Amino acid sequence: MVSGSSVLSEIAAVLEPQGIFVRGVVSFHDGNGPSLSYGSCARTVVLLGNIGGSIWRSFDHWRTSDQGPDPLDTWSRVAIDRVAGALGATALYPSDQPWQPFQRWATQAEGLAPSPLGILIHPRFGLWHGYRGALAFAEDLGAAPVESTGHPCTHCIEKPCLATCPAGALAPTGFAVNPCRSYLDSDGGRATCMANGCAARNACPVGADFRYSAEQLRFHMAAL
Ligand code: B12
Ligand code: SF4
Ligand code: SF4
Repeated sequence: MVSGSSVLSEIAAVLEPQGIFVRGVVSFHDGNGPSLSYGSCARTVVLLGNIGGSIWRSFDHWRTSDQGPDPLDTWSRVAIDRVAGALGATALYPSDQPWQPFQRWATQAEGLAPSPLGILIHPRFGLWHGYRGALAFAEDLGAAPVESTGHPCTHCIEKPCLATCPAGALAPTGFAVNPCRSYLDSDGGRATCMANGCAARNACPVGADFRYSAEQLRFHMAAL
């Protein structure tokens, strides 16, 4: 019998020193879990991610200049594959095709809701968090019930994110990729969002203490 709390403690003991946190647990009782590496469907997915700039020091210390186009993905795999191997879990990654529904899992595990940017907003961390991977298990590790934490955007009357985007890529109806892309590829875009991070994300007042450093913001924009 696998104990959910001891598995979560083991994961945290290895990954938290690198800034990767257990962000939530999703249970599947209906065969809707992702496929495990040896065939059957997962009954539990443990979501792993960063809170604010938690991963940056460890990643920045690890990286060198010749690690290919996605060094953060490679760093995440090195850390998470090791834990998956030790626990007999299947590691899943947000950039792998076919895309696994990381955001849907996060809404189930943490009760989060999308912001106008398309990314999920957390009541404490704001827009400054993300998912580095997940561990899928054949066993039911027992997800804790999710308490509703409220959705910050509902109470944000002025919605500065919508007014700030210089490309007009954000509307109450959603995020338009093409105007954003074209702007980022212009001189104006290179001098603003590419240099300082997405202006709309920076304008959000929620979780300002968890904002990424200027160096991390530039890294993510270049990767985008
Ligand atoms: C494709 C993709 C994009 C595309 C979106 C194209 C589009 N219009 O759909 C592009 C390249 C534009 C993009 C941009 C960004 N993305 Co993106 N993206 C993804 C990716 C790889 C797949 C999304 C998907 O289709 N999933 C498949 C479906 C089945 O999963 P789902 O959970 O059920 O689907 C949800 C999403 O599709 C979401 N959604 C719908 N429309 C849009 C639009 C945008 C812009 C986003 C981000 C999500 C989104 O709503 C669905 C229901 O929950 C995910 C990783 C993943 N595996 O989910 C990251 C992911 C969603 N992205 C993420 C981030 C952080 C970003 C950026 C901020 C990148 C950056 N600069 O750091 C930007 C945000 C845009 C901005 N204004 O700056 C994070 C979000 C974390 C969070 N807090 O929610 C994710 C989860 C990756 C991660 N490692 O954590 N992204
Ligand atoms: S500025 Fe307001 S509406 Fe926009 S993401 Fe932040 S809380 Fe939500
Ligand atoms: S990166 Fe710049 S152009 Fe793209 S959505 Fe953010 S503010 Fe708008």
